[in-house]
Amino acid sequence: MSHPPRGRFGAGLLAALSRVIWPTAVQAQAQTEPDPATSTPWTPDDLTLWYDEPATDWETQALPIGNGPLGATIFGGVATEQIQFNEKTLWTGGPGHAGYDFGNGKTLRPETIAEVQRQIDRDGKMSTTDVAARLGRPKTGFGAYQTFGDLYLDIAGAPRSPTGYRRELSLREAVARVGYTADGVTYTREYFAGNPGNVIVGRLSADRGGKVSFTLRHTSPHEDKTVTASGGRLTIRGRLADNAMTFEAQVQVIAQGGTRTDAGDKITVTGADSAVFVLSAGTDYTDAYPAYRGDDPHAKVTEAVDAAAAKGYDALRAAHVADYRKLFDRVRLDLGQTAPKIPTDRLRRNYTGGATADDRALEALFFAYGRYLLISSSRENDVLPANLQGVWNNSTSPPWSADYHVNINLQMNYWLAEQTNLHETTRPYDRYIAALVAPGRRTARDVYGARGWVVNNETNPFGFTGLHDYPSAFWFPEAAAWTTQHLYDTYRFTGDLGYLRDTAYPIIKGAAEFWLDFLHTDPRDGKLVVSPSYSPEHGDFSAGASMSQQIVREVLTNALAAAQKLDVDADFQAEAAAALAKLDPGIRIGSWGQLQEWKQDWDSRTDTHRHVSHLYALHPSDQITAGTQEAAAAEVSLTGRGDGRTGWSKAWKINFWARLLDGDHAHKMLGEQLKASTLDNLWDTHPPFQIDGNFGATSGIAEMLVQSRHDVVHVLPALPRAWKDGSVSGLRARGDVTVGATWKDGAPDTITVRTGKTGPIKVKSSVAAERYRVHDERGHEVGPHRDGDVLSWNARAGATYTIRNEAAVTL
Ligand code: FUC
Repeated sequence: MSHPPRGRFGAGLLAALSRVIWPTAVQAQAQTEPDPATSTPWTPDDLTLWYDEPATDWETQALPIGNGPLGATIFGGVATEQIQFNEKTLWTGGPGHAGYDFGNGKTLRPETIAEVQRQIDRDGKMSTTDVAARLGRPKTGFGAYQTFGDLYLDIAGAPRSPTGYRRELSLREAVARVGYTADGVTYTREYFAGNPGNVIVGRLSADRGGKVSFTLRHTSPHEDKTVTASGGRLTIRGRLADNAMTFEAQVQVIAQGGTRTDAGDKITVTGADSAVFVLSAGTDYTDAYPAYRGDDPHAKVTEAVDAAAAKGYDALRAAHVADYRKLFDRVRLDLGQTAPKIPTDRLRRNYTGGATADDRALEALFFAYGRYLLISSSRENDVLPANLQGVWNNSTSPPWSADYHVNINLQMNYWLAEQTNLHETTRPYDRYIAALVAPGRRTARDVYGARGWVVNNETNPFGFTGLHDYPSAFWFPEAAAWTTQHLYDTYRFTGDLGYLRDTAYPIIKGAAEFWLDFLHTDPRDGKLVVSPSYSPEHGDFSAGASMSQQIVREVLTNALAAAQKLDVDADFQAEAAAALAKLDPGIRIGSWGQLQEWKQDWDSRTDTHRHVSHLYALHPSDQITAGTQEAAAAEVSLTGRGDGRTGWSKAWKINFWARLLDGDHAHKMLGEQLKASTLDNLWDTHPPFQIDGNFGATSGIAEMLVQSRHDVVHVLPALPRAWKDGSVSGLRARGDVTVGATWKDGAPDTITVRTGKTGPIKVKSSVAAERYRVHDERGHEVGPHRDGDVLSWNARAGATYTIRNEAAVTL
């Protein structure tokens, strides 16, 4: 498709076209006459991804919409529209697959593990292949996340050379659009995935009557299904051959004007003024161990589609936008960006590393996109959390099964959630962790001979908590403990004791109990260590690799703190305290000043492996603080690892550099990710597409702006020079605090903190505390205690404090 020539439209026509095609939020901007010299045929908006050609490639170009359980990707073709869609529970594998055993095998293996421990005690290490040969077993029935299939709209009489083509995704509304003009008629399509009502909705319209004609059809790689059309409703129903999972989708087509006819497995609309379709889908999956099967999806899907069809397009759209904005609008980031005048694919390709206004626009867009993607792939009414691809997958055998890898990836998906004020999106992650406990107890008992619960390197929706035999990625029993970091952290952010007692603590305690039983005494020094221990996907097996020790230290610390806070389980408290006293902490400085990745000093200066596991203590944990010797060692390691590697690795490095308070290096990593690990649709690429990098980068940007560790809220801790002036609002800090800030010339100007709880608060920034004055929302001055760069006072629940940099005012 040719690009619409710039400047071909007069200003009046541009404004008129914009009003016709984009009838909502952008309309306000459209009504202020655009400058013909600078305007494009469409109204610019800084939080919209837009393109002047249809997508031809799913992975790099299609635009994602989603409501948590359902997702779709929009191609925007003129003659044929393709809408690939997903329902998050549609998985092969699990108990319906012959031979599925949760990864546990049939024989008990604690004795075999003890043999491996003895060999490691004797030789200091063991190769991955040797350990896998002893402890591994073939993976059976693990399964993979499945595409549901595609809807195609074959557009009758589609123009060959439309003008003014644009497809876009508005992050302000979570609405995708396609538009073009031909023979004086402007055609518009609009799509969204509404969480209220659980439907994907599309609307095709034109600004002249009778111009909407198309045939809707479905294709999918699943052979065990039927597709029928009746009363304008397409019903797709089947059972996966692999595991007999029942799936169903229904699509209701509603035409305004013209005719609608059913034709076998297709629906045709002819000569309509506009047409709407609503789609819902479901399966009989449920997350209950051991069968993982629930109700037939038919009733729920029928109900959702009936209700949506009865509601009508405008009401559905309004309910969706209100629901989405309730979450999205909580945070705003202004880096001085303006709406780019070039399409998003060119914006990304032109990215120079932060020097231009367009660069800042891309950075701000990428930050917002992470939040958009999480809201779209993880909601409070979801059964499953966001997987390696969120909720989007066009394949029956996606990379890594689009599963739940728990040696970094799933955890990274949720780093941004509390920080960027999206608490609701963490519900399915909590639910998923809780659902791993029952199968994880079985694996702990049968495979490890331990109490508590465990999960290894990666898992699926069917409680695969055991082992397989891929040598460099099968053993990681620390994963269970790592997932519980999120639970304790949620408590830290919200201060919700009920949540700690009822949801978090029992799961954290179970993860800790596993280690109380499975820690091993290191004959070298009598310390408690993890053995066999494997630093994710790197090096040999040994005893006491740094990440293993740091994770176990954290879960024991959190479990003990929670039990103390809840005043329960005295015996368990004593056991945890005793183990902590004997535990090797896994933080050691090595021969070249680096933080050691293993208990032995094996690190190579030229090693640029993507996993930087030994820096877990710096991020996401808070065991290493900037300014200490250990932080300096972490910096040496990080510098050694370099600024490259996979998308998620770069995203993690943004977080690391932010925690080291080096804003310029954090920003450099963001730039590396945007330049080399981001696709035209702004999905992160490993390669291939993997969504953790999107989420990790948004978390990293949040860490550059606000950190909250050890009861101190650090505002603008790692501001890069490239972000000279700006503002942010709505970020969350641990302790139930909501933070905003404006900055000028790289220095904090105004800081606002809204405190949810009554109690002491400490706020730190780069400006000496003497320079600030603090007022509450009533204008009363608070006389804070000032200590270096930290202000502290007793905060009131529900109060908003404004901290002004008086030095900046008088300058
Ligand atoms: C981890 C990583 C890989 C990939 C996979 C899904 O195992 O080491 O790079 O991201 O997860």
